[in-house]
Amino acid sequence: MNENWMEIKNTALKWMEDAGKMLKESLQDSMHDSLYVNTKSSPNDLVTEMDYKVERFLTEQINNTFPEHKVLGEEEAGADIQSTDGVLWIIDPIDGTTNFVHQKYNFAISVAVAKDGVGQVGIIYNVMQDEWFTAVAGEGAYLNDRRLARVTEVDLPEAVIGLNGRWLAREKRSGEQSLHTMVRKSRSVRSYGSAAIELAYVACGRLDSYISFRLSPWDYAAGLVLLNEVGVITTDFQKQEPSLLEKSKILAARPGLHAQLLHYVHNHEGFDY
Ligand code: 2AM
Ligand code: CA
Repeated sequence: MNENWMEIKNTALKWMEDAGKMLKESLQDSMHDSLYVNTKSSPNDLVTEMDYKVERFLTEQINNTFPEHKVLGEEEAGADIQSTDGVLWIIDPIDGTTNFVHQKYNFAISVAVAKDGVGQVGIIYNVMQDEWFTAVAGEGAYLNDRRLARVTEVDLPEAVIGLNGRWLAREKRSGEQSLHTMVRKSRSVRSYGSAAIELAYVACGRLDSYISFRLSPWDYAAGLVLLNEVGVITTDFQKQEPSLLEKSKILAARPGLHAQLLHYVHNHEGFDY
């Protein structure tokens, strides 16, 4: 079957707009301070009732409209999926849940659609800023109505890198190849607390790179489609393509810079948390 990816993208946009309204309303609600918050793998891994609500809403729309498609979501959907054969939706109902809870700002809904393991549609919706980062493979990437330019080469001294301070705090080594040295040699570092938003920022040039030591497919699947369309190189720390089913380390960077940053991160195995 030949899918019409542009049509699928437009359908997904409508569902995500509705999902965004649900999230905005939940924050406006006078009861929002009692938003039900729970922890998952650790005290700083948060989940709210809205993560489940939005994931269930999107999954239901996909199942009703495309019964033959599979869905993998952060909270519940597709936990038993073992293969990327066929059409697979990869969704993160709230990327940046800590921001959603603490800041009510800087969180995104991330939706990707892949066929036989190849990303075809990527949408990252920064809900409170009303920014839509969208891409269909081969058709370019967009920020709202503006087509994003292909990126050019850049060197570390001119680069602004997206990096969570937690990875620096946990680094046990020092010296020429350490993350600390990398940060010192860069122009600056930023941390926004949502991998999807940070990858979208690399796609539109607000960041030159984004690095994370542990992400899941729903954090980066949509970002991969966007980044690919503008020529940003996105791999794990061994320069392999990130998995759409397993956790991965992520290094996304403009050409030139990607090779320079690999020097600092490639031997960070055993640095697994
Ligand atoms: P989340 O908000 O959807 O959980 C924060 O730096 C970024 O890392 C967010 O995109 C967050 O996604 C993600 N993240 C936080 N904890 C994680 C974990 N244990 N595994 C994978 N990704 C995680
Ligand atoms: Ca996430």
